[in-house]
Amino acid sequence: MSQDPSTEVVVRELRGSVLLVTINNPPVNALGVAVRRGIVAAIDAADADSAVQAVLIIGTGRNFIAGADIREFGKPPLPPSLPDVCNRIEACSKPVVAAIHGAALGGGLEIALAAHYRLAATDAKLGLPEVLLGLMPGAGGTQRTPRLIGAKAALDLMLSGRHMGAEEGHALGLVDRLGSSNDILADGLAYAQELLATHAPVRRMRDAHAVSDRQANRAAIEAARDETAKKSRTLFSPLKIIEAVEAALDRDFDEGLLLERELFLQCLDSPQRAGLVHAFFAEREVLKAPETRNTKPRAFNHVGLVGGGTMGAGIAVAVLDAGLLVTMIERDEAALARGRAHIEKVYNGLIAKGRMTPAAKAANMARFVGSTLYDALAPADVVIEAVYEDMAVKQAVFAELDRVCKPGAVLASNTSYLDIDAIAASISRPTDVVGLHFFSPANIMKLLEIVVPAKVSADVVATAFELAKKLHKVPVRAGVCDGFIGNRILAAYRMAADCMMEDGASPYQIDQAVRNFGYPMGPFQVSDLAGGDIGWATRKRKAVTRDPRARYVQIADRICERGWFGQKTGRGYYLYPDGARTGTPDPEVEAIIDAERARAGITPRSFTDEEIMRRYMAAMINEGANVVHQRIALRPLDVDVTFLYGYGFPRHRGGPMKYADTVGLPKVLADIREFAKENPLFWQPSALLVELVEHGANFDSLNKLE
Ligand code: T1G
Repeated sequence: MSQDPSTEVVVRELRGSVLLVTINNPPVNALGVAVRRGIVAAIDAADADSAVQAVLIIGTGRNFIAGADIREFGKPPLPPSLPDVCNRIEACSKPVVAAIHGAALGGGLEIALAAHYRLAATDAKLGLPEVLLGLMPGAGGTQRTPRLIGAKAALDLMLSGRHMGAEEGHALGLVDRLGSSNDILADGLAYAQELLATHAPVRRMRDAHAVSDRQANRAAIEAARDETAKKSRTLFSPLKIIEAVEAALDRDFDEGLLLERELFLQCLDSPQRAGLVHAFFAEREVLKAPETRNTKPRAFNHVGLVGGGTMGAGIAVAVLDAGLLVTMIERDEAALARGRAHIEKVYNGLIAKGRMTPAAKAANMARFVGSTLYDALAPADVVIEAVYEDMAVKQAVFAELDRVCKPGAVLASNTSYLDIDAIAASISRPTDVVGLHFFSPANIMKLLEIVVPAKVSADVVATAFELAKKLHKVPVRAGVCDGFIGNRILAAYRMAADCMMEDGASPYQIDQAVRNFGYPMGPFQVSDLAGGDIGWATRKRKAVTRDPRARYVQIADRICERGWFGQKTGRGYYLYPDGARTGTPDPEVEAIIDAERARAGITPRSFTDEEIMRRYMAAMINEGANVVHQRIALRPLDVDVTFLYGYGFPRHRGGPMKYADTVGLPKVLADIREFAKENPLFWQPSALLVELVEHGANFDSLNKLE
């Protein structure tokens, strides 16, 4: 059987009377155009060859098929389209079997659904995660899945984007057979032979009657609409998914396919797809730093922690959850007991919610050792200090680590702004010192800023990235400056918000505008949640070096001077009566703001929500450009990932720098120049932004490391 060389990503081979079609498109068998053409050629060949009685489709490597090739989105489509490929498979005159191992996601599962029979190995990950990319299944998935497993289960799969295991898929009827071995080829061939021996018919989903139990399916549709309206009101594609599934109930198959295609193209064109696809690739690109190329990380299994406070305990939970050993030291037994209690409290909470078993907690705690002696850290491979944010205190800790830790131990500081170079310079082994800036709560927040001092060795940085992956964190490489990437940029847009507040916008209007942009909370709500005293301490720390010409808004200080630190004190910018989690506006705060405006000689003016967001985002983008220009961040996408994973930036917008490209850099620069007329010192256009606009370039043009 001759084979067109252009289909080497799809290999055809006759095994007895079964045509074996192997997808071989590393790294994940994405359905690029060559794969699509190869599959159609294989099915045409199977139909044309009387020696072929059945077709078996499998994938090489660790996956069946990961889905459409996401890199093709936004480019001119190349035939055959994925729906056409699926329809061609389904139309095959001979039984087609899909044998799934690893990922069968998106278009990969749609290929399997177009086959007539499906077998899944125990490691199979079945899913339709297109919604996470701002899309929807666009190759028949919205029509075949409800016919196979009902609207409720189909909507759950498509709206959650989750991966379903083989057992659940089999129980639901998504797959017909579970693989018995770790040899998917053998299992698939055996299943194909069995189907032939039993004269199993060609079974097409398009011929299945619209799903049974119409009432239950109708109810599922309405429930999904209600849930979507509550949970993902700002997202575009979920409602399109529901509309397509509804068509599977009401229309014949081909009509349903037509509607699916129309809705899919609408999603493809939405800026949300561009933002979410950018986020998908960006969270993978951040793993690629100069130090992680061809540098072997140091082995680690035992992590030492200095300090059992909120951060130290949170980090300890993350490390224990990753299956590693933890030795925590504290200054005395009482403090150590508190640290241990912090950890147990997290686990007891999970047990109470049924998300952890007592046995699992016991297994984690069995890997925990506490001590009041630094010597207990001697065997640790990595030591993370999470003590009080004071340089002298940290240098004293590092002096002890220098004394007790074994050669080659990685010595990390969790400082959120102190100069890591100064810490490294204070001991005899500066090449082993790195910054690991966790975000609170450290066992939950995914972002981990890896702060790279001048003298650190590359393999220590590579070890930090490896530790981040082990802890299921998203690492972002950061240079040394006050606030690294996230907190430095936060200071800028928080200043913009404070100025708007003093100039006439209430904190409540600003928070509302920021929530409408897609954030879960606005900046003043965040301040009340984190504790206003933290920002107050930072402002007092920075007061000595603050430019006397710089505008300084004192409203936050007036609020903190009253001890109104936010939720933990029952009031901050908002009132939290009886420990309420949702605050209510406080007339006394508004009076403070009025008094501060009077003191500053400001006549308040109104702001529209649109003006608020233009200023808020201009400040964020401008400082982000400075952070990239000064090489604190490697690329604009590192700033994006920082804000997606550490600061609640709405994922469908891709991050501040992606958003800036969407708005257009000339417009952002024009805004900054307009605002500079009021406050030239604060609104200084970043040199990088000016340069990109002059060259007609955007931030994305800087996202590939040279
Ligand atoms: N297209 C292109 N590249 C992809 C890809 C894809 N679908 N999936 C992964 N990659 C790249 C990824 O960027 C990385 O590249 C490398 O492969 C390894 O990925 C019509 C429209 C399959 C579970 O959403 O969930 O089908 O960094 O690090 O941890 O209805 O990749 O090496 O250069 O993630 O082993 C729907 C997305 C698409 C699945 C494997 N499918 N992928 O995880 O490896 S839309 C998805 C994943 C669609 C149809 C619609 C994961 C994985 P690089 P990785 P992994």
